[in-house]
Amino acid sequence: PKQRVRDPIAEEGVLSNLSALSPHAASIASSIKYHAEFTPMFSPQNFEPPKAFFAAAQSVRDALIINWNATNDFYEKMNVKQAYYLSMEFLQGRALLNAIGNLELSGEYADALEKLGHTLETVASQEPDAALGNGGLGRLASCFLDSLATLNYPAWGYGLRYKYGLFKQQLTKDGQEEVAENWLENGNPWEIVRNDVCYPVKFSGKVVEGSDGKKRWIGGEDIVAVAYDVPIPGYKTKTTINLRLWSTKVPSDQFDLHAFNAGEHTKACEAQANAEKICYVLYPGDESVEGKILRLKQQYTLCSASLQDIIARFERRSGGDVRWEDFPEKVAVQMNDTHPTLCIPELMRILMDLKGMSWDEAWRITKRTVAYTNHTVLPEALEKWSYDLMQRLLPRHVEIIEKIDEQLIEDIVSEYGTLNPEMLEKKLATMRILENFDLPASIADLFAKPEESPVDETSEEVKSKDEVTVTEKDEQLDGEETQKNKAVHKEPAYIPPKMVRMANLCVVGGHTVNGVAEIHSEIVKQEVFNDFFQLWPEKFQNKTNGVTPRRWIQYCNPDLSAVITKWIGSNDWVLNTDKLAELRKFADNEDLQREWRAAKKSNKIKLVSFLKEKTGYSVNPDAMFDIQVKRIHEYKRQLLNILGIVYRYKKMKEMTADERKANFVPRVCIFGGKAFSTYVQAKRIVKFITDVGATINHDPDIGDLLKVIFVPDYNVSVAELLIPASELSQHISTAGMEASGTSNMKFSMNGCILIGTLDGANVEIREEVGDDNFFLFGAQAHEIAPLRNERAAGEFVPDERFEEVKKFVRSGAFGAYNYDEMIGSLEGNEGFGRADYFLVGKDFPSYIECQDKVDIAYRDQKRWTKMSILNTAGSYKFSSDRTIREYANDIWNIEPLEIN
Ligand code: B1N
Repeated sequence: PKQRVRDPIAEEGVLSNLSALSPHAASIASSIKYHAEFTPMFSPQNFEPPKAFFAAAQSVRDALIINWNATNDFYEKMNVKQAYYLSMEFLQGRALLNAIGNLELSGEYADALEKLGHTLETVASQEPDAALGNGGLGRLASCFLDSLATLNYPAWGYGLRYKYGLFKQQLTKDGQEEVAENWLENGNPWEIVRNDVCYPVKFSGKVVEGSDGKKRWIGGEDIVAVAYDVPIPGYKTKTTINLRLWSTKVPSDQFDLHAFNAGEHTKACEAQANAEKICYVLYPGDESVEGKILRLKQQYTLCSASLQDIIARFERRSGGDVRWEDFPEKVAVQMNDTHPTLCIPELMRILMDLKGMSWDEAWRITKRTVAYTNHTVLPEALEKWSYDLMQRLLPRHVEIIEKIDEQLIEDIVSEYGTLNPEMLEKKLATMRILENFDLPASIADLFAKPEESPVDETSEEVKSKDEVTVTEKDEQLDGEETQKNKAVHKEPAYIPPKMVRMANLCVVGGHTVNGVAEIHSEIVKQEVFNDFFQLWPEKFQNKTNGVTPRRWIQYCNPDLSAVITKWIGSNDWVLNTDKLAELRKFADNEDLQREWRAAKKSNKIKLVSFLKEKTGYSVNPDAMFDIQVKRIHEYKRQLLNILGIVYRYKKMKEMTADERKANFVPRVCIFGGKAFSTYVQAKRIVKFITDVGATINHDPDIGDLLKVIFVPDYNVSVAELLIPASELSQHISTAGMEASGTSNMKFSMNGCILIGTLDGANVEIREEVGDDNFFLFGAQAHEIAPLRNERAAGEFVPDERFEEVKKFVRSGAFGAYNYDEMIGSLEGNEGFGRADYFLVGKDFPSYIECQDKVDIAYRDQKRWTKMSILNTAGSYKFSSDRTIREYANDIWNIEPLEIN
């Protein structure tokens, strides 16, 4: 064009000498320049970092789209079996460095951006984290996508496009404050809206039966789910898979123009607002059940839109010849925890009501298609929904769930009917999908007891009706809260609310159930779902979690990666982490040790400036960096860590300066993590840690010997800075309570030594890195129940040192805030709930003794470096590539397919 628009980049002369760049870098530079000019979202006058980021991301996206189209076309042509990972959470973090790394264009992008006046690092740091997840479960889903693409597996992710991701955490003098995270504010260069890919989703209404006997779900509220696609590039492969995120809107014909013209603006926009609010916020809970109608709507939207999409694809790829019995040969659906359980009744509904199948046909297909991963055994986290609420929102699904429940009862009775009735009754009570429901009349006869009179039954029915009214009033509350309310208001007539147990539905409707670490899968089989395990042992598997070595070593820790590559002789380890084990033979080599320490030191120095910027605290890079970062939860026991620090501080204060120096290794203790906004105890712990920090960090007696820092707003990007700089990390949950943990794997990969209990994946990490290279303490899983009983019986005698530390906290050593309740929870004082349910007091002595061993080991830097090397070497098993191959082979039955 003759009439050129203003070209600030050219005017600034930054592109004057492209010839200095490699041809590839030069074409990247001009692509960035093109996008900077023709992206109208930024003002044309400048080329500041935010604009540079957006333009660079768009140029990367161009490259991704080519591969992404080729991948999808190829799958379409080959009509391959595809796996679909359904998850309410994907914690993607930033995408730029990952994408250019996977495309092997990092050097070219760095050069090109430098020519344009920026460093790659500054540009990359402009990107907001995509925080569509709470923690481990969501990040696992994202690591899985990277591995699926890298290993050329035909697979897609399905999730929701939340407008607001996980809240931002601010720390004030009162502790944590939550602020909305508007991650889409400046646009999202990675997503592609597909207005042509949208499906209707219905809520409420009623079910009618046609003259043909077919059920139809009519009336109610209709919304539309629209696809937003995010290309996911594999490492060193053309394969670029898809993460399809649904957003909700009102059907186009539903805008009430008459109301608007009559001046009723709010009313006119009501339907629109109701539809859009479904995807407004990510539920900010980690391991707690929430009862919001909105959350159920979110879950159903994910399931319904994804299944409609999957089915449409299946039909399209079948050409004119749709054979439904082949559906499970083409489709594998993985439910990431119970959040997408509605897949089961939704697939049944579509197959029966819309595709005309019989119940038996539909059930056979559904069972062969879906599988379930369990991520937690905490009883309060096993999802249950109020039956009444669900019936109001999804009446047809509830009919289907009732029938699945009925079938299950028949299976259980036919298996155990000949045993004693008491046992059968117990089995039914724990295994049924519907909780607090009467038995069908035919079965109830089996248990008929002479004293049961018809009068009783009538009065029970009356109570049940009361119950429904209360539930309706309390529809915003979850089951637990509803119970509490009723316990207060209706004491004598209390009847437990009718609930739908989602996990039981998953176990019944899925062909496979897996846990996420060996110990966890054993607990799943032997405890949580033991009755099901006895009935269907072949359903149960273990799939130990993993993390992607691309993001979690190569990109976040380039210094260490260079050392690893040099000593292994190639960078094959990025794809084949088994090679990391070769480092074992050099663990004592002084040259490697020196380079290893230098890499760690440079990461620590980077973290020092980050800490200074975010918290104002200056710390000594030669101190030991000791880190605990994860969601704040009592079972994860941040309280054990901070009380250990308080004890250390108290001992230091009792010594002379010389004694202090001789007895303690200088440490920087770093915490990070978010507390669920209504989890009072977790928020108190956050406040306590910052209070302890404020005291210790300003104590002139202590100086560099001890610092306590709470890093605000822990997220994926902060983890990428902290983990490479860590030397000791804490994974200290009460044994049996952490399903797996995944940051433990990331720390170990980056040469950090773990202090931990025998819980989750810690057990397997310790096995691989060796007992000498893992700091173990604490009670074991099988001891926990007896210990709690001992505690309840008042037979527990706390260690002197634990008493001492509690007393010190109560003395007001850390400010004016009253910590009686927090400390009381460790004692079971009246009114403060479960007597030290997480056994902080029990494990405290072995924990602080173990910390003394850590100090001794750290003083011997040769020994410590060897331990560090052996951690990286022993972490090879924890690549998500290994995990994904296991899912593909043992659960999904899919094969890799390389694009040609
Ligand atoms: O899933 C991770 C595990 O490594 C962790 O040990 C486990 O705690 C975590 C309800 C959850 N389990 N359950 C959840 C998340 C959100 C929510 O609304 C529960 N997260 C885990 C990966 O396997």
